[in-house]
Amino acid sequence: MAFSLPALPYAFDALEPHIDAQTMQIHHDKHHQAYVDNLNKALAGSDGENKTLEELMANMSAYPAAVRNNGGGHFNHTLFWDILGTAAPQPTGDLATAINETFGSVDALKEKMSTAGATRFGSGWAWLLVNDGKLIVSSTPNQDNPLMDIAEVKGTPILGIDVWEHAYYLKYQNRRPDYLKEIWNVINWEAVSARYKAAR
Ligand code: MN3
Repeated sequence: MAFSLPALPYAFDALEPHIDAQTMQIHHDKHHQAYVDNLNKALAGSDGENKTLEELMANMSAYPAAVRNNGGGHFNHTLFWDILGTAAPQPTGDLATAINETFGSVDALKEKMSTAGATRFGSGWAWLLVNDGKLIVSSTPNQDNPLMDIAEVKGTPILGIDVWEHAYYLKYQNRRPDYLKEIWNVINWEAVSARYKAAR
């Protein structure tokens, strides 16, 4: 069973002006599609073809680099499209309580995640994850994520920020910190909450 590219759940220009339509179109239709295609190629004829994405992540040390890079790419971008949006601009309920208890405030969490993203050398991701019921901020290189058995900080990711240049370069060029400030305007906290509930 081959993996396939999920449709973007909103229009390419839905996140304007914070993330521009052209970036979204290339990011989804070209970059994410390539991760899906290359994952299917890398798994063809192997037992990995019958695994779920989550099963692949949990046993990633047993697979070649092409599965790690493209399987991670497929998982990470699927999560990324889901947690972006403008419908729920603030965390509420249990998630808001947990953020305040863990980090002091929502602003403090944003600051910590933005720093994690800004200080990740080269390409990678900043994460908010749940481990044993607790919220943790981390970052990973390339297309790694906290679900992988090879991750330094493991857990279930509930919010991920792509800090590859392809995520922001057309609009922000080299200004990754500006992108990391703006992206908080387009986080769909309802989707993050749903992932938090499922992960606890
Ligand atoms: Mn990307």
